Amino acid sequence: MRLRAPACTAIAAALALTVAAAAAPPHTCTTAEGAPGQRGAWGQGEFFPGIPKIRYEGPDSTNPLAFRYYNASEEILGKPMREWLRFSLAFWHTMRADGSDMFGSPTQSRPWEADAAEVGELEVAFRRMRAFFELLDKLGVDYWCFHDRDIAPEGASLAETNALLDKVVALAKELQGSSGKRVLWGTAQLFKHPRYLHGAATSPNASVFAYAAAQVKKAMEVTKELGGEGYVFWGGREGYSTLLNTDLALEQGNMARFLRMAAAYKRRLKFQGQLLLEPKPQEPTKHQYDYDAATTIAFLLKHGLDKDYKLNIECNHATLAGHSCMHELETAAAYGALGSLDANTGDPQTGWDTDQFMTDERETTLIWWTLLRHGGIASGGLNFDAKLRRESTDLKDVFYAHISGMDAMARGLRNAAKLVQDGLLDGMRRQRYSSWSDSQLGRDITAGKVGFEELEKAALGQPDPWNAGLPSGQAELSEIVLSRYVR
Ligand code: XUL
Ligand code: CO
Repeated sequence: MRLRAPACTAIAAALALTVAAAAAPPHTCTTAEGAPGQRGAWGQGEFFPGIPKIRYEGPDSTNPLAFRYYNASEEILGKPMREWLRFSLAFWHTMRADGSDMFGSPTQSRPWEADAAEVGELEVAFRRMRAFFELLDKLGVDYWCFHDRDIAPEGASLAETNALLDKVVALAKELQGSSGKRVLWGTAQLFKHPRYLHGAATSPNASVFAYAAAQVKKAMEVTKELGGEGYVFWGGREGYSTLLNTDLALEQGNMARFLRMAAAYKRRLKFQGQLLLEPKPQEPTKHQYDYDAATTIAFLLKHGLDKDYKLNIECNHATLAGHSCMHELETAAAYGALGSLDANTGDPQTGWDTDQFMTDERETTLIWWTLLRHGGIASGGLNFDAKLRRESTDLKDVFYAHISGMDAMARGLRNAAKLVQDGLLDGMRRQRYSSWSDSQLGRDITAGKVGFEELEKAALGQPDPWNAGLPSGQAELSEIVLSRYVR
């Protein structure tokens, strides 16, 4: 990447306009030709020096900076892998996670953030965005996802915050234009700022509800501006920590009102992206209203929002709800609500959202077997809502993490495509349900032609089904078949 003075000038000009950055020392680009680490050098300098573009080298490769299973242009079931997988990087984990946890300070310092106090928040936001696009390019990932507040800093007022966001979005748009990268979905961060301590759409305070609405309105506008294919609502604070102080019915009613307004505004904005709700049972609240796919779908149906919203399923959230990721995907698909996937996993030894990269081939095979049987992931994609472990302090670890996650997903897709092509499991399943298509009784029930009286007559006139012989469910045989596809 070469250094270009005009863009640096543009950043300096943008910086001069912002109120938030006014306290920072004036930005100069005099060192624009310097090495990374010097002030101003991050405009166009390389952020991940020494790391090449990651290429496919095949399963026998021992190069950790290469793909062994993800071959973007290779066709699987008539479509290139990149079009099935639609990988996306999450800006928040990739650029904003710093290794800190509830017990410890940050461990992952990024060199382009080192002089943040000197150059100001906005300049660092620009650098992060450039670094992020270098990552997208080097990893060959086509999409990205963001929260409004993780790409741009907050100002002293909502108007200032919106102005800061516009500046970072303008840079992102420019970088998208030159790279062809696209936004999978955008979202508003309605959980970090203390104003949302009691919730956003479910806050007991009407002014907070209004503030959250204004924030979502703007986030939706910038998502549209960036050509986003979706817009996500994850209600991290939309729940409660005790029912003793909570009016559950009012809060849920307000959440529905909020989502109805969002859908109405989306139409007025002529934003074509898919609206998505992301279920999670708890954390940070003790109980989150969008508990899991089934609860969220019931909520959408009750409030007549099911035409406007689909689901963004996250695998680690599924396990927190006591489900498998496959269960959540099947449930969403059964209601025509499968929208997108946050591709991550938890840890069997912990009960919280560890947001790890999914590397288990069996898991990814089951995910892809489910997705392929439902026609893929619709207008969604596979967003790596996953972060490095606290101990992973090298810049290279960002690459290893994504390469392992992408390869695991690619391997799952390859296995699942063979499963679908061979049709063995599908055949066993079809056979298990054959009475619904092969018998008059089954066809009459599904066609709604009979009621309890007719069914009683049928039951009286036939032997007890148990005595007639019910076939085995063959769960163990299913496992043997699956094991032929999962190494
Ligand atoms: C939190 C989570 C969020 C959403 C977007 O558990 O998954 O990052 O994906 O707000
Ligand atoms: Co998520």
